[in-house]
Amino acid sequence: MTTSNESLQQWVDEVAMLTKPDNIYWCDGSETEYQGLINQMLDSGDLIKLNDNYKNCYLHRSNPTDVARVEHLTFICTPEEEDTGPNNHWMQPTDAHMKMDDLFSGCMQGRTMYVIPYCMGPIDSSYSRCGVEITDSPYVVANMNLMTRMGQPALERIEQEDRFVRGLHSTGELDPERRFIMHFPEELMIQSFGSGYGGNALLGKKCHALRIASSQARTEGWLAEHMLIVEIENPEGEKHYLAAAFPSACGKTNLAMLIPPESHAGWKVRTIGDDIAWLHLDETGQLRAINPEAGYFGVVPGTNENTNPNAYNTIQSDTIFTNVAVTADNEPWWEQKTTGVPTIDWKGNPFTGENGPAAHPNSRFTVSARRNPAYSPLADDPAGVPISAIIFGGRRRTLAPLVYQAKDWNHGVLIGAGVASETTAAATGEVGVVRRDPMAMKPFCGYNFADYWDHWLQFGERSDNLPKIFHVNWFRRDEDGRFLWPGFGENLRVLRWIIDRCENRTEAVETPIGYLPHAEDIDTEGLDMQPSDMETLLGVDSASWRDEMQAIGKYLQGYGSRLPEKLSAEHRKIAELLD
Ligand code: GTP
Ligand code: SPV
Ligand code: MN
Repeated sequence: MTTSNESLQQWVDEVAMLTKPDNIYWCDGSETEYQGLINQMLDSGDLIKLNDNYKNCYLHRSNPTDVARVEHLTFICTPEEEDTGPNNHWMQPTDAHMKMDDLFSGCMQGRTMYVIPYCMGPIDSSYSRCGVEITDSPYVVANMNLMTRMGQPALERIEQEDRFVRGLHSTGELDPERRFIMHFPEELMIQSFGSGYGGNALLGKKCHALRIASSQARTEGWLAEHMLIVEIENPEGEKHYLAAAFPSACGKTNLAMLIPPESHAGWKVRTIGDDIAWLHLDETGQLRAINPEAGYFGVVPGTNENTNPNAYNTIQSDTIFTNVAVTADNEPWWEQKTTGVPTIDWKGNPFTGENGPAAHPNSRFTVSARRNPAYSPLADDPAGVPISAIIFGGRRRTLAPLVYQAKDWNHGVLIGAGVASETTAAATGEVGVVRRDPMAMKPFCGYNFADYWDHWLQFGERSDNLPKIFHVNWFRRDEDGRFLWPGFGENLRVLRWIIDRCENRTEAVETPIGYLPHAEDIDTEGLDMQPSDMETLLGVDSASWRDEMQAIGKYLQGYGSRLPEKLSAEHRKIAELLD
């Protein structure tokens, strides 16, 4: 297979001249092709077959120095540094190209170069956007097969549209000193070298669908966000669609796949997306969302039949596991899995029970969304789904209440801009440190956050029918480190309040930071909780919030004169209410 599209053919030829592969292979996205790649990786040792309890499941062990996203090696390359902003690392585009050309030069000698045409979003949706990833990693091809709509139909759309994001990836030598993830928003181009892991290498995901797309979305008037999309149906058959932005490894996949607890008979929850949402205003001013992905690259540890039964069932077959442990009879194992005993850790070394976690904390499953028992067919609807509420959240052991509501859109944008969360194993670096992660987009916004907040604020002028904005925190703890809120399926109790607020069915307590629930309006029946837990979860400590608001103010000032005046005004307003 080659292409009738001249610019694509020319780019593929240029890349081949630079990287010097032995073969060039155009991916068609077929099942036969997928199985062929799996077999080839079983032969090479890139994959290990798991036992028959896990049909069509494979384990991949990545290089131990290559286990997560590398934010310090991720760059946005715009001509002006100011356009990239203090939220990103910047490199001058010609310097970046020189550096990358040097790394890519001859790097595919002795290897096959795969050309992957893909479409982010339903093939027939005007909201979708296409790309082509060129890679020398069969593991990347197999993952892209599970996670995107790739192959022939995508290529046909590219040939019609003549516009696509170019992504070039090579695993290189996996030398952390020779590892860079570069983005050229103005050229709609991504270049990634030296990592084979997740967001660093599966270029359709964070590189395209967030960093490049956020920049495209700014000029085209839409939003590309690090959000799950979930459908909630109450016993009366009323449906709502919620979009929620939580930082990496802070609960998006879990919320998107939530199973209503026994106390909530008649409720139904279906998954539209678990990581990324593209949001567009339609002609009526309604915000609509599509999930650009077609599969999940989810955190494995913590997943079991109690916490997330849907995910647990989803990954019983047709799944690629990366960096989990295995039992003596070759079953995958991870922390908080309730069956089996790990004998080999994620690096392939004997596991004694003391040397470690057995699975890497950022070990992941890759699986097609179709395997999810809660899959919503609306994930394939070209029109997307209408969003009732936008929910921001973070992992905060103190301060942030279980849930609160913004007073209006602009206040909601301030709440989003002020999101802070404890760092997780999803990126290299220290874990558990609270940092600002505005809209959960700190690692993913492809341009200056000040301009991004301005873009968000502009939606307030474009529609009077926007979703209500909320903030949640499932991760409050007591002095002993115990979670105060049971989380997981029980989070539906909080989503109910959110939906009731959207429908004007319930009153709230007005506080300086926003509207909070009356304690009796969050149903806690049947939960193993002390009344004082709820008091803590719904408390607003003025002194701590004054400090927080001051810290947010200082953070925002870091964006200098580019910071939208509306956002500063919103901040002053809340700070004064707290004083
Ligand atoms: P990325 O894929 O990195 O963007 O992460 P994500 O936001 O989809 O996070 P995910 O749902 O995979 O959750 C990450 C970790 O948080 C897992 O170990 C979960 O078990 C845990 N977790 C998720 N939801 C809850 C919750 O409601 N309460 C508690 N205590 N833990 C949760
Ligand atoms: C995240 O880190 O937010 C992820 C995993 O969803 S990765 O695709 O590696 O970015
Ligand atoms: Mn993510």
